[in-house]
Amino acid sequence: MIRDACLIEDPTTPQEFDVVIIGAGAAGLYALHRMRGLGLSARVFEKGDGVGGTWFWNRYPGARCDVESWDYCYTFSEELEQEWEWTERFPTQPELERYFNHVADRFDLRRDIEFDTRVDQARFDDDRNRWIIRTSSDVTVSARFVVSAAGCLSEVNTPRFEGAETFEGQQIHTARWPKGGINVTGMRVGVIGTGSTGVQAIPQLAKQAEHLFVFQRTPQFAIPARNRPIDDDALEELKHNYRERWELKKASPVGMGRRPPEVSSALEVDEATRTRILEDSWALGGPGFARTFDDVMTNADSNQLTSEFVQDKIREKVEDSAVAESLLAIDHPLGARRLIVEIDYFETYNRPNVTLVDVAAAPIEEITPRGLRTTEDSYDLDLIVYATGFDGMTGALLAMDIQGVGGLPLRAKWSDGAGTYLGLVASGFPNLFMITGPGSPAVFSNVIFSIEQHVDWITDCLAHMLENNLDRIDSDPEAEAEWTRQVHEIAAQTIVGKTDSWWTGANIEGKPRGVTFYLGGTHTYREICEEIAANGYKGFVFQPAGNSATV
Ligand code: NA7
Repeated sequence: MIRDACLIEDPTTPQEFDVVIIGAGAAGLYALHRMRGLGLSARVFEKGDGVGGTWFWNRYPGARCDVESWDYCYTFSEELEQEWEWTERFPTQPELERYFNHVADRFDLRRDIEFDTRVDQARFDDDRNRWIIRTSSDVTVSARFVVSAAGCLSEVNTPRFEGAETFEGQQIHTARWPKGGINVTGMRVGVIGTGSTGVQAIPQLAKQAEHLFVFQRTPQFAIPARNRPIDDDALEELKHNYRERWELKKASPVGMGRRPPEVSSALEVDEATRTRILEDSWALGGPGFARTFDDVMTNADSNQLTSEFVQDKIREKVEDSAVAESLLAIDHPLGARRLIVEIDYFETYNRPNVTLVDVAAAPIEEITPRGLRTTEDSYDLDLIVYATGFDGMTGALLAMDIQGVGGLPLRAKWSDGAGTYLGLVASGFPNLFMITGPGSPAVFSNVIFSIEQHVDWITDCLAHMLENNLDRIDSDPEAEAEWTRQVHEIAAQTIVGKTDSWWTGANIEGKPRGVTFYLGGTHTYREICEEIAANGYKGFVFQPAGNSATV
């Protein structure tokens, strides 16, 4: 335990911790486990009443991860890998919530988590090198370090429609679906949004609702999940292969345990071979389709051929040709928005109780007491579902009032865009680490694998500080500016973000535009982080304990 890190019982003095961790999702749980391993006192504040983060909040029908279970899991404990039994290729929300609860219990994490508690403010005390943290329970604590595990997709985006407050039915955002569910039997349901969430929820809601209206503004590419149960033999093989898979994940640009594509470009093979490769990849399904060829995300021609293949496949699934064309009026290359993974999505439009409404052609004008009105028509509804996404990457961080050196608000620092060093720290905000922050690969990877890499790096960095009696870490503003420049430069070489979406911040009014993911690959990112640490934490500035000089 480091200096003055003990609970102070005097109620007038803020409780003091070595580390405060924000959030008890996948990142916060693992961070707590590792901080304890260093002998540090840690407190986690979690705004929900349970663990799991994304998988605590997103309880809408059909919610499941679209990364395979055998990749979307912790790798830090072999015992955990061996004892946990995944049941499906793509795990459902309930299964994932059970998993994170199991992790919390297995590693005895709950005793350091304060549930139902949001962090409202974190203020850096420059004289003492400590963060002063105020929570929604009006409790103030102090900590030497803050680790934000607040999530990339946790601040919900609910667009404000005129008249929304007059609606007499029920309105709900998908990430606020109640624990007990909503029985939509006999209801007229409207879903706004056809991103990954809408595409998962729509087929499930359609099975129960009397009628389902889908309000689609931007059609998108979606690839069949080809979900399947994991039988005993597959489970045994999976458990046997975890270590080998870990090596594959480590070498992969997206942190997934898949082998690299058979050929690097769609253009280097003849048409018959290309079609065969695409058919094989389509039959396999899942998010890996985006990597059928190495250059799908970088070469416009390769992308075009792949996109046309997918469009033809979708067309075959939808009986009504007008509906098919509306679903296929896609205005961006495949992969320029998050590739959606679907189960029975397109087939759902063949049901008599489902209507697709094009709100690009006729925008939503207002919500009325009885339903929703577009510029062309009115729809009577009992339930309006907002599958309208999140203020991604920076939303959760900026929802808190974070003030760094000299009281500088993070909101002010990032008013023109989120500059960070490695996506881990922001200069002027010493001793504050971000897990999967802007400027890291974040959700542009198998996020739980990136989370582990971040937490491991932060843990090693803190161990370095403890060993060397260092009190404070910050990033050199020049190193930060150079990293941020690289993030933008690499993004500009890909098709990622070549269209408006949450990836570019375009879904939030007034948000600075730009891709905030490091797209050079998680394997490269990991190497850079390791190299920087090995080179005496190049680009970071430390302050020894009891000394105001920096090193
Ligand atoms: P997304 O991908 O941001 O999708 C939100 C959807 O909501 C998208 O179809 C939006 O249309 C639609 N939307 C948002 N505001 C409106 C308004 N005002 N009118 C009509 N339609 C609207 O969020 P998801 O939750 O689906 O997925 C987020 C991530 O979670 C996903 O990328 C995965 O990483 C997991 P638009 O495209 O803006 O025209």
